[in-house]
Amino acid sequence: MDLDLEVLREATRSQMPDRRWKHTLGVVETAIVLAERFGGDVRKAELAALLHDYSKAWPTSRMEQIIRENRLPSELLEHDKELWHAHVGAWAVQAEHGIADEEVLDAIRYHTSGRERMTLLDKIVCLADYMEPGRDFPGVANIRKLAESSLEEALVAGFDSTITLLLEKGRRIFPLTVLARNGLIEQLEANQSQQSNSNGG
Ligand code: DGI
Ligand code: FE
Ligand code: FE
Repeated sequence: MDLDLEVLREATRSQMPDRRWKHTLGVVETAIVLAERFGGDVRKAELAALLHDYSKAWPTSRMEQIIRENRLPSELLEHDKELWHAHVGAWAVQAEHGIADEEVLDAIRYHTSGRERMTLLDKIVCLADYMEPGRDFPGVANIRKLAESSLEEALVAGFDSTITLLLEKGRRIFPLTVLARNGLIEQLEANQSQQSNSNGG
């Protein structure tokens, strides 16, 4: 299917306030840079980044209805509402714009929580969301620095900042976020032991 990026841009822009649109453009720009840096698919990264917060500004009641009527994971309803827009957004861009690329849909679907075995595209979009130029939170400078050399290290630092915030606020942690962080650390450890093996132990 041929996508008209300009139509998608305007459709996405019309879903959200200007502040969120500015964030979206920052994520697009950052996702392209990360895809180039780490050998990802630049066009898919751009598309997934553009659409990642498609449903972010939708009313909670609308998101809840979509989750119920389309059999999206019902456990979402027991967790923070902040998590809903990712799954609802993936559903919406498929339903409203015919986006069918499962890699792109997954990157949208898991951009907030992450997941156990994140694809390169998942990582690029999730990390771009943390470190786009408009982001300003304690630790973002460190995330940007780590992202110069390692997607995984930067993303662990990103999840650490989210988990720390949730701990401080006494909130629940979505299990997939813990699995995502564990999965990234596992990958980093595997890379390290490979390196030390090839260096003769
Ligand atoms: O949509 P954005 O604001 O651009 O960013 P996002 O999709 O990463 O949403 C982040 C929000 O989700 C942030 O306020 C923290 C909240 N959140 C709530 N529970 C969890 C969670 N994020 C993660 N990763 N894991 C959780 O368990
Ligand atoms: Fe989001
Ligand atoms: Fe976002």
